[in-house]
Amino acid sequence: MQLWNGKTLTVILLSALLLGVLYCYISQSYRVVSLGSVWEEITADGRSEVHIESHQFHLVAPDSLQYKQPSIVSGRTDVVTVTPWLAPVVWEGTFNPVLLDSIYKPQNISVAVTVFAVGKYVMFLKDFLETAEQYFFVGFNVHVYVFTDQPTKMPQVKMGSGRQLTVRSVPSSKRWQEISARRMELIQTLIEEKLRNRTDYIFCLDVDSKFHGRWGTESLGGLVAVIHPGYYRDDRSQFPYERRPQSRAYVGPGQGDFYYCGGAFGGLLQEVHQLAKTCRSNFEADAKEGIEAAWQEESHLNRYMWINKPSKVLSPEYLWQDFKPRNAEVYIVRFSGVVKNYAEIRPNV
Ligand code: UD2
Repeated sequence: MQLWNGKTLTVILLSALLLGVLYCYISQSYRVVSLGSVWEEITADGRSEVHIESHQFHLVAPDSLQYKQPSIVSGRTDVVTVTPWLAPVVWEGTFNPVLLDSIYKPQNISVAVTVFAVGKYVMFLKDFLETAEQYFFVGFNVHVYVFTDQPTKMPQVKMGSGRQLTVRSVPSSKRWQEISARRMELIQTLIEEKLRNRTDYIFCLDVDSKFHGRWGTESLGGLVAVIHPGYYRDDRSQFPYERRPQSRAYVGPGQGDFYYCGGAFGGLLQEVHQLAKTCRSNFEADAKEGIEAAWQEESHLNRYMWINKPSKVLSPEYLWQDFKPRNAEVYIVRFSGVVKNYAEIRPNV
């Protein structure tokens, strides 16, 4: 008796071939996905295009570079330098700026910055922009996007080589809460309309602040959050998260890692896009139900970061507040909010 007839054999061979092809395809996709970031774009005609970026995971240092030997047994012991999900927490003394710059320089990375100056906040632009020229990603391609309702009041600031400034008009507003909260929507749109496929990283910063020290390649990461200077020594029960369960920004008792700033966050373009899109849609859905989170987009950002853990956390060196005396563990203040009189500068109280 013939065990296998011709037909059965063909079916078996074809199935094996199909399984082989399927296996190769799946293992290939997993390999790529685990090495890089995936960025899905829906084209004008409705097709889905997947872009994969992997450069951030492959760190190439120049052979010729000499620098201080890193130690595995000594270093900062007064602060925590890694989160429980193993993201670095960046403090002075935990990184070598020369080494990092020499890794990122050949990658020719581009960094976008968004800053909003609506109403009286235009007065902060000059110092913000001038100090950014001195300290923010010096020597790298930086494109600052200023969103303002008064483009004619833009200060004249000389931008260094490889650095650009673009002004985008936005409507004025009678409520500061709205100005602050609308930033997520405008960031989302900027990424979709202008930055996609052109920019690697983006940082979104408060304008009423100044740079005082280096802020550079050590801050690069997938999703980057900054620890708020006001609460980092407190118990999580004291964090000003949104505590009403009806809100989409809700963080419950016993939840939350750190309290992060709404005034500084960033990372890879696609990560920030996801964050902005989610916070915007949750903010708008809340608004439809008549609820505004305790600290507007900052509350939504904190909720987002609780679920989507940042891959790099910047210490409060990256957003201090001028009215606060510097704590001992803060060796350097790199960026800080200026002292301001809210009653004088906000459109409402
Ligand atoms: C905190 C956050 C801020 C935001 C806010 C809650 C930090 C250090 N700051 O700051 O990011 O989450 O709480 O909503 O994390 N703005 C204008 N015109 C205005 C009002 C605001 O342009 O009239 C813009 C401007 O870019 C400013 C930002 O919104 O930097 C935040 O507003 P804020 O400075 O009033 O908020 P603040 O300092 O209380």
